[in-house]
Amino acid sequence: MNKSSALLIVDVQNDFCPGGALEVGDGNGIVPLVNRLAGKFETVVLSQDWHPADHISFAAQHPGTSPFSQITLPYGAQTLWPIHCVMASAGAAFHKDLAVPHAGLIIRKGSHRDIDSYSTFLEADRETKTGLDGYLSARGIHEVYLCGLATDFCVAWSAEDAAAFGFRATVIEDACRAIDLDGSLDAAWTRLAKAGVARSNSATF
Ligand code: VGL
Ligand code: ZN
Repeated sequence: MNKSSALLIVDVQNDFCPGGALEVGDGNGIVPLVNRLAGKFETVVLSQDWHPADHISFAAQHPGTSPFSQITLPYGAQTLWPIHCVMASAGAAFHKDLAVPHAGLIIRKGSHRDIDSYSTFLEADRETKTGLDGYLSARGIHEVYLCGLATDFCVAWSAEDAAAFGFRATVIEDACRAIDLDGSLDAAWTRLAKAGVARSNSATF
């Protein structure tokens, strides 16, 4: 890929793979593809969902609720999740076969107790930046390709925000897997199309 393009590999972590706390069907199936794609890019960024043990997105923090239900928080609607990706836990580690030694940056997100962050650019309060936009801009990146987990949450929010920050954004569809909660995958593709995010396939690389 040209030097102004970056690959963003979203949350390829044990808790999103089969057997993990918030498993995504066939989440591990993308790993060989992601490794191959990474080899095509000079600039590669990894993200890691990285929550404190008492994070606000965990249903366990809201007595009487259960995972996958919704509540309203000061910043808006929040889906509640099983406890997952607790910082420094085995579940938060990258999948053991992810092999991207040349990745220059790891963005850890969702670390503020009171704010979730699906997006790798902007937390759920829609104000707090992770700094990724500045990192990419400073390196002359204009175009961001995305892959990883999960298509309809962290990949989609990251892609939408990439576009909002002025990057050309493309989701590499077969290098992602979805949670698909109550139609969330279809809804995500509709939002992404509106945001001007492109869709492509790894075969084109
Ligand atoms: C994610 C739900 C909660 C994701 C992270 O990586 O898509 N989904 N936290
Ligand atoms: Zn999370």
